[in-house]
Amino acid sequence: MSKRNPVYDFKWCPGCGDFGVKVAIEQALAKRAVERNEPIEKTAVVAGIGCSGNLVHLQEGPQPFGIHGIHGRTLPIAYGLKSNRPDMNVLVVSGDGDFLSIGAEHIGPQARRNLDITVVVMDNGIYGLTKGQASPTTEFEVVTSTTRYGKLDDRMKPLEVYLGLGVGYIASEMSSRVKQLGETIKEAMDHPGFSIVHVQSPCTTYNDTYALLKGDEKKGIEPLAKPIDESHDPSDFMAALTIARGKSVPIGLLYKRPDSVPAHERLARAKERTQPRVSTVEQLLASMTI
Ligand SMILES: Cc1ncc(C[n+]2csc(CCOP(=O)(O)OP(=O)(O)O)c2C)c(N)n1
Ligand code: SF4
Repeated sequence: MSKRNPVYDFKWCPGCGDFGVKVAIEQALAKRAVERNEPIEKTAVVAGIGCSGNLVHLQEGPQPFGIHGIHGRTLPIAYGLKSNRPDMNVLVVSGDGDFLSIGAEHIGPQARRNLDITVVVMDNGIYGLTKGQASPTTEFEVVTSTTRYGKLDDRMKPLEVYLGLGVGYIASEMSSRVKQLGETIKEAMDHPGFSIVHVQSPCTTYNDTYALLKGDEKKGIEPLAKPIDESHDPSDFMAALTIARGKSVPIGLLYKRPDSVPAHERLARAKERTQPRVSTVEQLLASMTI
């Protein structure tokens, strides 16, 4: 990707949560590059379509590679890239619409394969780029341009979905906690396997949830976002599920599977222990003839 692409003049609205995510990613990538003594080009950012996906054009400082793909298909692109270049650090950036609506069917396969990539989901509970349609994480009964009577579908609980689909590393954060978010993204990238950092990243234009998430003491509003209790053991799947199903938005490391063998290592191990039956094209075609 090019630094501050002058042809692509997209701008986020003032106060958009994605600003914090952008800075957190820059910090995480810079830290990783120093720690591993490797160039920043060792990372490729795969972006979905949405205000969130535009993050790939707005990165400042040393530039990773970037691919701005098609709506909902970040994971197939990341799979192709990582399969061919397991040495690359692949970071997906996606919105709740891009990842959990049109892109949802791709989460399970990559989780079960344990593809060694990290996904940062910027959840603003709305389709921002297309001007405010309901997304899977829009609250029940909220009126949007596509839910004139109020949203009739229940709100999706992404953390619960990730656990159910077998995602091995799940953290939940807020875009306003830039430092902690940067550290979490860095840790997720270090995890050998499929990791998701789900970020509450409010859309100030179409679904401003800052007050709801942070609460308002003066108005007696309890914060929806609450840190996960320190006593939580992230390797305890059932405990993670109980937290994910709760009413609040948990903040912190929810789940980390202890036995994580990433996809490329699984393949290498399988190659070592098995002698695959190799067929010629003619033999394969003959086997399919009725
Ligand atoms: C196949 C296809 N369908 C629909 C669209 C229109 N579209 C572009 S972005 C988007 C939703 C974006 O929402 P989200 O992923 O939540 O990102 P945000 O803009 O809120 O960051 C839609 C429906 C598209 N570009 N391609
Ligand atoms: S529309 Fe919402 S998500 Fe998009 S840039 Fe503006 S505040 Fe951010």
